[in-house]
Amino acid sequence: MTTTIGRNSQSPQTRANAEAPTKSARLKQMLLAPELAFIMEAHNGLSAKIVEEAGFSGIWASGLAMSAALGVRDNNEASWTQVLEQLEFMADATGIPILVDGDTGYGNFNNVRRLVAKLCQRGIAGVCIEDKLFPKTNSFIGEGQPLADIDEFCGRIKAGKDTQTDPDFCLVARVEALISGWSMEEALRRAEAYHEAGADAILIHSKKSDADEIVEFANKWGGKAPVVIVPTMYYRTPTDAFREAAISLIIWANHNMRASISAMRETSQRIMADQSLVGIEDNVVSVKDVFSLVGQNELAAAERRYFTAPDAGTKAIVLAASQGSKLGPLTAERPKCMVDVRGQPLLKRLVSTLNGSGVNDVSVICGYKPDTVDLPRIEKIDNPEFENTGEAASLACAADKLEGPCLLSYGDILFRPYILDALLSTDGDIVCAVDARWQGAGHRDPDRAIDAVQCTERFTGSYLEEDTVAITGFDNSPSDTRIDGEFIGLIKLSGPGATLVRNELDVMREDGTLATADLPMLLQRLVDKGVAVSALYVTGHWLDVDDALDLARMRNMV
Ligand code: SPV
Ligand code: MG
Repeated sequence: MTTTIGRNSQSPQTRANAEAPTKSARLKQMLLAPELAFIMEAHNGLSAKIVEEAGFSGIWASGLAMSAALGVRDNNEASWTQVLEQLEFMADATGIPILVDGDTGYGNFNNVRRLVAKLCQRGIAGVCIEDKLFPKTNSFIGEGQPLADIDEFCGRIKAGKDTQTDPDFCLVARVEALISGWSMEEALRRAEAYHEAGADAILIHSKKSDADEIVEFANKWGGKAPVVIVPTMYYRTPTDAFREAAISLIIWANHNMRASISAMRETSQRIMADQSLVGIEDNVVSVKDVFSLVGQNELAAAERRYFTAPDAGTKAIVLAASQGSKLGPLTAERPKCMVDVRGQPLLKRLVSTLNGSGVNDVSVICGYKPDTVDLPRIEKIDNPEFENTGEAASLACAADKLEGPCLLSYGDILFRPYILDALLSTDGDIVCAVDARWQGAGHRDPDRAIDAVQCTERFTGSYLEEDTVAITGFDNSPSDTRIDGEFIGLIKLSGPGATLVRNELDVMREDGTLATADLPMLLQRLVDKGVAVSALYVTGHWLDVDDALDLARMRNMV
């Protein structure tokens, strides 16, 4: 029978399918099968992965190794919940069963109940508890460590077995009699009692350098329950001797922890001595290997399946290459976009307005004295030909930015934020902000040159703010041409709109018109080709800067 453990803690790479035996069932099978089985020490998620990678069918979560890895002694200095945390990482990282070194069970029967309940919840296959007293001492330290009373220890075993929520969870009872200097008879008496109390297997521990007492125990035990051994001290004994003695499971108990100490020492000492990494690079695994061990590929695949990057949002391209010579000495050392407008460069104010509406990816096309355009959070793109080219050529320098929703702005304008917000909420692919009160309502010079726009409908004052009308022309020249508004130098492009503009720039480069064209000429070409270019009417609340008077007006506006 298989069991669903409280929480599926296996990683996606290693999750067993529903029909596959659970980890606990596999550990139980290792204990019960006639063949000798092996489990290998691990002390954290990484070492657990390495054990699995090496081909072992189970993991020994060693108390000594987990303690040492945490830099503490094997004396229950790491609390049982701290151990549990390591175990959770190990179980998540692997698909093979983990037998946990549960020391003494961290106290009496009640502590064992809590421990077993939590281990079952976390998908741990089994626990080994030893018949000593809390706080424990490692078996290889000192002589004659006190043993638990047999009945009291049997109570711990029964409590664990009664508590397990996973029917195949294995409880291994560890007999410390031989370690503590007691007789073989005492060891056998204890093993018998623990088996009677419900233990799934007996771990008989020895610190002798030969396996004689282990083999004697196994022979006298006669296979009443599976026998588990830890040949750390009698490591010279050939493994076949354990097969002959009908041992069920060998625990290689601490060798990954010890190997890692050797490797880390060697590496640290070498780097310390050499003050260089050259001498060790070939002796350590590559960073790529680390990525592969922790399953980076699986994350990349999952990202492709599940993750859609949040919309990067609208970006802006600001055309700010010109010097602005009409401003005289104010632009001798800086371009027009960097003139001071009440304590801040004009461009800084423009970028703040863009940022305020969520447009944070701002590219600025620079030409005149580009080094002076020293603002944070902008990407500068040079138009080295700025002296001999116009706005279209500047925009073409940022052609690769014309992808996805995009704003185009002159670099010498300021406008109230609501104009930008209204423009951003329009639906069209190419929408220009057009001032219906272009004659200035008294505050602007009616004789100045403007970027005139003709639309299908005049502004009546009754439009809702976000309504747009089609633009039929950008015609500045004849004085008798109808003018419906003034293009203020701010355009919203949708993704398809940006592509249309980028393609038209390519055509202009081909036909030789790119160098001298301004933005209205570019837009006119699109209108002539039947592309829908629309206007969002605004009524003032923006200014551009050509001369000192404009600048004075702008300083008043902000
Ligand atoms: C451990 O690995 O923590 C063990 C085995 O308990 S031993 O250190 O050999 O006692
Ligand atoms: Mg231990």
